[in-house]
Amino acid sequence: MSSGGAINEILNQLLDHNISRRSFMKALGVAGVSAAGISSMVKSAQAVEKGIAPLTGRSFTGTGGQLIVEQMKSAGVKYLFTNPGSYEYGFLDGFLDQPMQLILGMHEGIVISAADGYAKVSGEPAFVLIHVVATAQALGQLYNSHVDGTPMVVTAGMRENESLSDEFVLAARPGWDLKDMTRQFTKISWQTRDAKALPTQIRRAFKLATTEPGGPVYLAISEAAQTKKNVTATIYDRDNFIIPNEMPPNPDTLKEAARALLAARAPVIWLGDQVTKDHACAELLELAELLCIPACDYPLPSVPNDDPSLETSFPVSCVYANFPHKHPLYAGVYDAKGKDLVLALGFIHNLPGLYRFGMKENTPMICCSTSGDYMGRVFPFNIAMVANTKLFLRGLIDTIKDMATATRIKQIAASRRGQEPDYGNKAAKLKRENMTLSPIHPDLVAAVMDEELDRNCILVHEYHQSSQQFFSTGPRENDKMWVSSKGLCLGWGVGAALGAKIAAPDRQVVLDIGDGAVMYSASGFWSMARYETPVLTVVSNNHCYESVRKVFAGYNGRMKAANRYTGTAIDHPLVDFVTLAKSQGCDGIRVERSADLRPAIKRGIEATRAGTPFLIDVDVARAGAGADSTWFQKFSVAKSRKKKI
Ligand SMILES: Cc1ncc(C[n+]2csc(CCOP(=O)(O)OP(=O)(O)O)c2C)c(N)n1
Repeated sequence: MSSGGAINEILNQLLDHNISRRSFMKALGVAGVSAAGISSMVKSAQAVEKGIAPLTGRSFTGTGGQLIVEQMKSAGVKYLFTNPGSYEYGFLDGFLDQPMQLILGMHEGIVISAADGYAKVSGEPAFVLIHVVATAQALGQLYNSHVDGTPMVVTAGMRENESLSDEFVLAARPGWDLKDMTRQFTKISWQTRDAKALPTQIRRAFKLATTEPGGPVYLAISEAAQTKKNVTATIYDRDNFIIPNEMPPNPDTLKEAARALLAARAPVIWLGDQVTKDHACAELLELAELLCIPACDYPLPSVPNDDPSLETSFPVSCVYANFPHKHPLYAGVYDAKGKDLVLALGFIHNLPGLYRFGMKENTPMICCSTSGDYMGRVFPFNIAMVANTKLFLRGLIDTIKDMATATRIKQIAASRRGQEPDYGNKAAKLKRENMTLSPIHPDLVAAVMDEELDRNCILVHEYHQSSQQFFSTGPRENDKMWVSSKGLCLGWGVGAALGAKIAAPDRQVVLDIGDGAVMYSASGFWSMARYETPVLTVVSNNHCYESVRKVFAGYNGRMKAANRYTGTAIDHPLVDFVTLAKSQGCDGIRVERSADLRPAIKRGIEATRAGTPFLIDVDVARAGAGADSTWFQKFSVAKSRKKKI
């Protein structure tokens, strides 16, 4: 028997009460186990006897940077998303030769959005390192991750501004600090100067980022703490600090909710993204089909107006397609007119401005989410529960089945049948006329993409005017997975697609993005090329900020009357996206005619199958109010010169 086998045998004898503790310790000594080893095994055996898995702590001695890295490894980190600088040397010196992969982004926005895309697709917390005061450049994307509750540990180096000389470059101004910058976009922000505490701080960061509802946390680590040598601390495995998302629903409240759903004449489900995060999509579909309840999504914010030409093609805003978009019960954007009960599921951020969507303040509402923060913030509720969405839905379905006979349930569903919204299919059919237009209509781009892309591809979306209703998106195995950012702070898409592909290398990943959006994250193609990340990018290039122009038109003021929309035309010069991508090592092709679209998409798919990123720049038509306006306020610095220098 191996020594490990012999030790296990001795341990089992103790646990089976075949030997005394004293004989156990003696036998371990004979088997060559050290005194410290014996004491730790006795503790473990005691814990096992009590039915508790033992703590995993292991002692480690090294620099502060090495301690961070050891605790990252034990937290299960596989990727370090970073853009480093001079004051993270202590950390990165410790990181050298570690079995984790560095993903370099050439701007903090790319780093955070790549981490966000990775976390959203993998379900794992992402780990980020950025540079001291350059943290400021991460804020737009940190805001997005905060809105979506993405679990993310963001660390940064810190220059000490509370010492004798506080005149440091790249440090916060004396009296200010890094944590102030990030505080409003994180669950919590703090700084540490204590090398010995670093593993504790990293564990705390993971715990806070992953505890429901998740979100980014920020930890700035002083240069001195990163570089201190010969520090000893204990490192724990993730099971010892990550809190499982297992909040069960209250059975009595479930009964109330079940009763209300059975009694309602016209209930409706509002979809929140915690449904996907909690792996509750199958239960949601089961409930919707059981009682024939339509489900609808959060609307994109826009200026209210009555002009249909100002409507966006698909005005919903969701991180995930929590419900299959081509299912007859899918109701598109939220409309509560005529509804007598709302079941709001899995919201961790604010609910939409409901007065615009026919919601009356006295419409009964049932809320369930892992976050209590936003329930009842604006609208009162009748029933509310802080619980895991999957456990809530499972409990609700079982309670409904206990409470009502199968015949009654069928009758209730039948009474609601015949008015299924079938939003996705109806909208796609209505739009068929756009398929023949020239220049290429965005609807055609979406329809061809839906046909050509893998059934289960991951569509990363950052394009306000996209024609999402053509996509067979949804949460099932063979649906296209929709991943987006509800924060709407542009600059997310390119990085997010990179992160999504890192998280799911064996699934096709396609970035569906507007020309305006690309330019906020234009350096991300370099990271795709460096890490041989086969993402297909489709840029719908309408040479303008269409969503902004439509909102300006909706105001119905002087801009609309003059057909001049300030700051929304982005042609002259036109950005050449193919050259932009090629300059970073990502091949591409431009498409101007409808006939060339399908072959270009096929070519892009082939390129990604061969293992390289590829970009298609599609020249698309402008649509809606002001589409014919090409005006912009001209200005030439060259012509304003008095001297030709
Ligand atoms: C960082 C940031 N700056 C500005 C905006 C305002 N904004 C909203 S949509 C939009 C234009 C997006 O253009 P594009 O990606 O081409 O999509 P389109 O509106 O043309 O459909 C802008 C500038 C924003 N949301 N985020």
